[in-house]
Amino acid sequence: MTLSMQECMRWYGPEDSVSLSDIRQAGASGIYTSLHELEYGEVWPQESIRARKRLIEDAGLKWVAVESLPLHEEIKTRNGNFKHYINNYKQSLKNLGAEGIDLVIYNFMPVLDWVRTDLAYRLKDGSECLFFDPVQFAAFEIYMLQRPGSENDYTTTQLEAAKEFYASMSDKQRAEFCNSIIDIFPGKKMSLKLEDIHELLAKYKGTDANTLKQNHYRFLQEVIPIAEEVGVKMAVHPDDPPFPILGLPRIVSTADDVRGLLGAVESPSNGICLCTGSFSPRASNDLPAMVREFGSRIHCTHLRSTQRNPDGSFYEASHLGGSIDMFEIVRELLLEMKRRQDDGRKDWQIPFRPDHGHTILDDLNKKRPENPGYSAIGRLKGLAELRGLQLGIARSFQK
Ligand code: DNO
Repeated sequence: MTLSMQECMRWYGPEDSVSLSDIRQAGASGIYTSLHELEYGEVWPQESIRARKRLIEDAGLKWVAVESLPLHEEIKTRNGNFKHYINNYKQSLKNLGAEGIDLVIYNFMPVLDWVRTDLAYRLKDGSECLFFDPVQFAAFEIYMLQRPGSENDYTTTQLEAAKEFYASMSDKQRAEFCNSIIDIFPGKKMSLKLEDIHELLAKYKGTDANTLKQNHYRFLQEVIPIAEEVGVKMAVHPDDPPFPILGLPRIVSTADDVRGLLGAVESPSNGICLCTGSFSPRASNDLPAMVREFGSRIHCTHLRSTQRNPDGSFYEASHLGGSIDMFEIVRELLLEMKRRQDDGRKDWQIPFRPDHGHTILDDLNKKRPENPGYSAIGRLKGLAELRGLQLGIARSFQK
């Protein structure tokens, strides 16, 4: 049998305009999804999990990964009601385990999840992709959010360019730009305002990288034993982008960070979601080496690439293009699966989903951004390319 990773797609639930049937037609067999309708911090009721699972299975697919079971901010800051939220988290893990859902993705990014400054960046061929530019982000924090001290995080050249960029926008453009930064929580409309961001930032006052790491490790020490008990694997998603923003630390950005968090609780339930795109804007992240080092604790992957620009900006490249070597990464992942088979591991198959995708063809005529990065056709292209790549590599192993 040819060695292959499990092909999956992200699905944003019954409201997603990309349906389960679309996903099945794309050839995927697994789903990464969440109960997006629930508030961050609430317990996930077992009946709701069961109902969602049934919906997916009725469409001939399998709920492979929970993406995400989000952490309430007070778990990350370890103040306020954090004990209550950790208990809720444990209960959700138990309810998931009881329904046979055994993989949970989460992240430890403070305040904002992933961040981009342009959700419809036009490439030369007319397609659109997601883009991050530190200059545009500077304009957001200096002129819109007005975060005290934010000017100190940028060079004079960047500050001048940010001023120009801000001046070039109309009021309408400014409002849209601002929203696209603070209101793209995956699958959720939080309707956050700038005041809410200030309030959230205030909760992190005095939380440096070391404190945030300790808070993460303590969360793991409390939660992983329960995950183990109920047969659930936890997979942390890296920071996106993988460097501090908003003056806040980000602590899952490098191989060193991963080494630290895996070492904090030595359990097979404490693992990572290897998101190649999130790690990739940092040139020093050697992704094939990370697969070799952390392989046995990689519970799932998001495969995507970015193109780094010399000025520190980056855009999302095609799945096999950009600044990373997707061939080497997939080869290492297949070798890891082989090792697992040799070791007799039942969970030898690593799931992947094509992460994000360009907006192309007919999707350019649709209303957007619904879920930025998650149009149907661009991801279908990514899935097909990755399927071909892994098939080619796997067949070459048999020669
Ligand atoms: C963006 C996603 C992230 C991811 C969460 C996981 O497209 O990769 O939002 O789902 O960070 O917790």
